[in-house]
Amino acid sequence: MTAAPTISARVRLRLPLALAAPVWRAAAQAAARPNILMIAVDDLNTDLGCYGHAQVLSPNVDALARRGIRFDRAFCQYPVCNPSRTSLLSGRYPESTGILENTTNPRAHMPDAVFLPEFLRRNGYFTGRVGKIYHDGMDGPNDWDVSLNPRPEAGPGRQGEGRNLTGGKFAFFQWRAAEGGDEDQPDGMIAAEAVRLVEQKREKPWFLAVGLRKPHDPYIAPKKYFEPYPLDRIAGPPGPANDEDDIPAAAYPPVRHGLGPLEAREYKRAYFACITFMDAQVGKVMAALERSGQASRTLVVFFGDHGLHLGEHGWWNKVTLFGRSARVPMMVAGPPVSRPGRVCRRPVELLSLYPSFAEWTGLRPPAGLQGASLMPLVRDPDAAWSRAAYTVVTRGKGLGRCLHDERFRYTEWPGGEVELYDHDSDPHEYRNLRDDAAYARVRRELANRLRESTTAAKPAR
Ligand SMILES: [Ca+2]
Repeated sequence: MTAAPTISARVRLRLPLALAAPVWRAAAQAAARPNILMIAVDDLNTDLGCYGHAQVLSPNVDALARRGIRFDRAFCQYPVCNPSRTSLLSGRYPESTGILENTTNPRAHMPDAVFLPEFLRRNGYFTGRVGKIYHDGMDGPNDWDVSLNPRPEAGPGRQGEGRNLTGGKFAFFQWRAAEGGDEDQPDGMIAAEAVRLVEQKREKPWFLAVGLRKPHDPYIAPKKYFEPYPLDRIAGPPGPANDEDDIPAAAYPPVRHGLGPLEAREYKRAYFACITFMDAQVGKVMAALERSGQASRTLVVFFGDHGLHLGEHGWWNKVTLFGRSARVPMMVAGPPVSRPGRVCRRPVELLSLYPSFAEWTGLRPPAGLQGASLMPLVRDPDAAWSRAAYTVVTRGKGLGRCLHDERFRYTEWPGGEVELYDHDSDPHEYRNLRDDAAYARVRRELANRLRESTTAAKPAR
């Protein structure tokens, strides 16, 4: 499928042997390059066992964290599917991609950008995608050798106990404890295809991108995944019900929908069930990688594209800069990890995956990438790290912008409102320290850093 063999043949015919030799070497090097298994999960917040959640069952993701490095302060660049994924796949901040919502094609403002899958494919990789990697339907024409998006047509996955929680305008908040097994659901089918792709023998090194759709709503999973979560064991959100004295209105979405006490518990139970269902699919893919004998030359990366509120700050979705929405789970496992099971507390960004993969594969990345490779932290989670994590979200005609460093979140909104939270003492962000004299210096320093980050996030000229 790739053009590489044709070009090689043409070059060999035209050039003297001495000049042609590097072409042969390049082909041999391509064959020796290592693999990448990237597992992207839709709308997954950090409610996982390995992130300290006491109730959610995620044994396979927890096992991945034990064999890799778990990033405790990883953040998306925009807390909505398409802007986040476009940033990650282009290696650029949303203010450079120009993609700030779900309907515009990632390439609309970047016709010359080489996105991550195409970059690897141009360099001799087999590239395979199963499920949701780009926001749906927006994959590029040169990205994939194999591109699969399995979905069941009908069957027992559409039956079972369920309910529409919100009705009307927000009818997408539904849950269903479905009849049937894993492969009656899209994620079960995605995992089965991913297993087949991992098991296939191929000459080329490979990049396999597996995009699991749960726990994105509607919250549908086979009913066995609901059983560990009895409704009467589901707790309400932490913190005060009304926290708006301290926090500017811009921090919240313009339209908010609430859930009654019973609906709130149903929502959380169904989200947790979908996490456990997703986790089981991760287990299948990881088991296939082990069986295939390729784990020793494969980097495994797992992440959520952004987080999700489960009632915290009175909200049940994403699109905020609160940690519930901007923070993501991320872990990296594979040969560069010398001491598995460690936790990295450096603030890191999803858009760093592109330059990380370039470093791991030994390929020179294209111009225009704005993130820093995470490989120094994968090798040593305590390595020196000067960056903060930068996330933006649209409010009205402007952008709210925030920085996470190793301890604080600092945010500026278009109307001039400011937020400052100290995660050491206030991890759920209920006490805005913007006017606290004890934090005046921190606020000043972070304001300066935010200005620098905003400049760095603009398109390169
Ligand atoms: Ca998403």
